[in-house]
Amino acid sequence: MSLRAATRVTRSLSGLLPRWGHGQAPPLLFSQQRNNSTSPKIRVEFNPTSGVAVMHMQSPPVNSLSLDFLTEFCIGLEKLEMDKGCRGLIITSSQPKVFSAGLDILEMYGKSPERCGEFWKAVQEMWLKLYGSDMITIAAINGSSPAGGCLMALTCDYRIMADQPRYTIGLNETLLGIVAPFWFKDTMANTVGHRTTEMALQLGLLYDPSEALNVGLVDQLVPEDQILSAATQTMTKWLAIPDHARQITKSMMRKPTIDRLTSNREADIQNFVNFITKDSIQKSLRAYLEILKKKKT
Ligand code: CO8
Repeated sequence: MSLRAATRVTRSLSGLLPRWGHGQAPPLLFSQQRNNSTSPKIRVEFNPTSGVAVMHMQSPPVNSLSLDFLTEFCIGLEKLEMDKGCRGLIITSSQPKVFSAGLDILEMYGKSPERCGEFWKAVQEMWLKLYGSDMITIAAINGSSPAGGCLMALTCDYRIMADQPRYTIGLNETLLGIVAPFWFKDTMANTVGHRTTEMALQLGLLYDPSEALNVGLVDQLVPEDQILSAATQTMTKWLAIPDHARQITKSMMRKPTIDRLTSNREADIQNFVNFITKDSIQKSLRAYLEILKKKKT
């Protein structure tokens, strides 16, 4: 069944069900579909009364963005996007202490060029879908969020981070000996400005929550146990704005950045594949993986 057809069935089913209020259990049609899948990395709770979905990333141990994860994420996002009843999306993590560890390093290490290309296309797809989303998107960052995790948060409309000093967020690619692509850089520069982005990217800076708030990388800090209620409160404010006016404004702000990637997509994939499969880069990634392992002992 096509996605569009599946969504139509979902909508018509929802007409047959009783309506639930805030804070109550289902109607979690998307969630139910997810729970039926054998390896769910994403759980989506959609509340048709409020028009808000909460996407919980639940891929242990650290919500790293593997090809499977990204595929599931994009399918979930697309389903919500196609449901006109869904106006807002909150993205958060079910894993303790981590929002997302960024791209799955194992997807970039020791893989064939074809597989690397497929993986990079999925990373692009996640960014294109989320950055260009018509929905109001809020990242409820309840843990560390380096590199691709930071990109995912930056791609949302608003970021709320748990005020826990041991959590960090930033584009730390240079620390791994790799380079954040131009659209990672553009997304950050659109949020915090050119100078802060240049410093952060060259040095691979990871900010604690207060520093992140200071530079504008996140918009608000709250105690960790209040992160979802704070996201819901913020969402209510954004929902008060007429959708069409907000969506056109969002598109006006983001379209040039999105167009830069869409018109260079194949070249960007080729660049990534050529870069990541270099012996020297593979060596850096191996060294970084070893550091991650040693950290435990
Ligand atoms: N990918 C794969 N595995 C990971 C990753 C990751 N990104 N991060 C952590 N892991 C693994 C660890 O190796 C460890 O595995 P194991 O249990 O087998 O030893 C397990 O997850 C748990 O990790 P930790 O013990 O470190 O968990 P903590 O809760 O102590 O810390 C952190 C969580 C803070 C997320 C920490 O794991 C960390 O810093 N991870 C690395 C994050 C990082 O640097 N990510 C960068 C990825 S690159 C990217 O996203 C953009 C690349 C752009 C490419 C451009 C090229 C051109």
